[in-house]
Amino acid sequence: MAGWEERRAWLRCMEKAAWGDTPLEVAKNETAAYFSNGKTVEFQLEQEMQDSFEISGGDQGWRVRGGETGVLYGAYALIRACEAGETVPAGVQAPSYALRMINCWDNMDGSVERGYAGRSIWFEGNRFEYEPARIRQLGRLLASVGINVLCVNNVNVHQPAQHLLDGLLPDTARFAALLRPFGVRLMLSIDFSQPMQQGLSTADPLDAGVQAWWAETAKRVWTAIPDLAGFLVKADSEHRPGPNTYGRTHAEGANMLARAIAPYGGRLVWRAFVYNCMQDWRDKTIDRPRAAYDLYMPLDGAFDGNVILQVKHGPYDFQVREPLSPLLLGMEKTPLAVEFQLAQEYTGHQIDLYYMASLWRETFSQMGKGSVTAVAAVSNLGRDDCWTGHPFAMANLFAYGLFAWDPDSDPEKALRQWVKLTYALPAGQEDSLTAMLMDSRAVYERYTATLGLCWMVQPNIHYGPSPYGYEFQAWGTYNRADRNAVGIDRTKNGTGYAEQYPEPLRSLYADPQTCPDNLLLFFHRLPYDFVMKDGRTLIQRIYDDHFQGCQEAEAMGEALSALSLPSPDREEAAERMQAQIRNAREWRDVTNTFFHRFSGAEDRHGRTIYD
Ligand code: GCW
Repeated sequence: MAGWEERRAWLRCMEKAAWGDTPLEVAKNETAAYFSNGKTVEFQLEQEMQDSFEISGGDQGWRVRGGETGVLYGAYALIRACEAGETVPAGVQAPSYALRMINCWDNMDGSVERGYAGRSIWFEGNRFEYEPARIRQLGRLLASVGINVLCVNNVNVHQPAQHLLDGLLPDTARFAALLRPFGVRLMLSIDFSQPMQQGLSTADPLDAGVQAWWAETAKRVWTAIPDLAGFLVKADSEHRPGPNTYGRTHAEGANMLARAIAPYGGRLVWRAFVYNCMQDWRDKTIDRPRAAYDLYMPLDGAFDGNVILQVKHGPYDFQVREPLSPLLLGMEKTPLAVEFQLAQEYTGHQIDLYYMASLWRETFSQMGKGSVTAVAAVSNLGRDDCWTGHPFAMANLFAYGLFAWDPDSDPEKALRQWVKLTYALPAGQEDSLTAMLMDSRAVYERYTATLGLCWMVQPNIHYGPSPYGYEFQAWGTYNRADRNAVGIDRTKNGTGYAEQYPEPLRSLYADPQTCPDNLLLFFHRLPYDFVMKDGRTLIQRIYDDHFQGCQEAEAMGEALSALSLPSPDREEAAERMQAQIRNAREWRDVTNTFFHRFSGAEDRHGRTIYD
């Protein structure tokens, strides 16, 4: 079995390059190794261009003009285009977002929360433990698609991780130094109550002692790591401590931290994933998707300039289908980051195929330009040889980088480039792998979450069907299916959630006749005999989607076995595909049976639905 050194995903073409100490040196080394056929690449450094670059030249050689990190991004863009046989991008290329972040949920004991690719690449036994060559390889992976921030530790900051700021600070600095030549800056998740773990009697953001503690801490940390990108905070969320404990607002909490790190140019990334996770399921007056908007809209304009509010793309929690978070449309005076999840927590655990770039395309096109200043994605990386558990899950990391650079990117074009860089397949097979991955999201949605029916997953693990798994729990995640109807009315006659949208979305979602089918049961409670736009009944559509999704998964299995992938990707992909097909069958039968028992409706096509 090949080790990770042989499996550099899309970077196989650069495996001979030497490392460098600065982005410019790396750019020179990478291009010298790649263009070993005599073509030369010249670099012209123009500091003020920062991340931007411009490539010119052609026949004889290339010239890359760019800022300190721009030259590196230019070098990689050039190599990617040449290797994929594409036209080299013309004109000045500048990223749309200054911060293109990966958030790792790595714990210091080496486990990774929601990790499906093995243990942490850099933590084990409550300290840093890694192969430096692999960390450089990671820096290169990230830089080659323009990612420039890596938050190394879980947003759920367990006690040992607090020492990244003190006892382990020299190790944190050493780790940061390995990534620096690739233009990747470190970020750290911090615990709001940290001062209390270290002797203070409170973590109240308005307490002078607490403020001094954070100012002192920031000074120490930025002295050791002068280019640290900032702190990431999960506060008052899922039992994490936060300013609410002291009767303070999230603006007061965030601003206190922001002021401590402002002198060093640090950014305070504050997550908006805050909701009541101890809801009584009997209580229909609380509707979890409303939570972030209700909490943060009144605070628009109250945050300091170096605070970034990081909002998950949907109002719930990375479900298979959610509408865009209304907060991303509503907040006008607060710098925002949109958060995606490359880790396939609800989308197949890196077993089932799920290429996500179409989600990013939908999200960015609904948000419009200029409303967010940064992009973040939860990492799908781990210590597995292929980095991402499933070798194809790497396509998500790759495409994420391209979208974080340019949100107008094309999902299929990004995927084709990854396929070409990763595998040397005959043209017909490239098409077939591309088609399989392009369809994968819709297929997964059909057998797991049709009509916006989410959360019907096995509690805690979030893989496999369990229609009532979350129904009587405290997390605010209900489908409220009974013998008459299913779904939740989120219009003004119901929970009022749809009112958080501006027009025309508010009216679009409010009417079941105009609401997109894929969100129908997210916004509405409807009877099983409700007639859909295409004339089918709601229950028939539920049955049809589950049968179809499962059949499509089986067809993907056949298409996969026809590909001449290299080993061990071939065997790994085949094994995971078998698991995906088993999963799809289980979803089909469990969900269809569940709704058949309630509705008593027979399938119009007489297919098997178990009693
Ligand atoms: O969906 C939930 C996950 C948690 C995660 C949380 C979050 C890091 O199940 O594992 O915690 O989201 O985003 O904070």
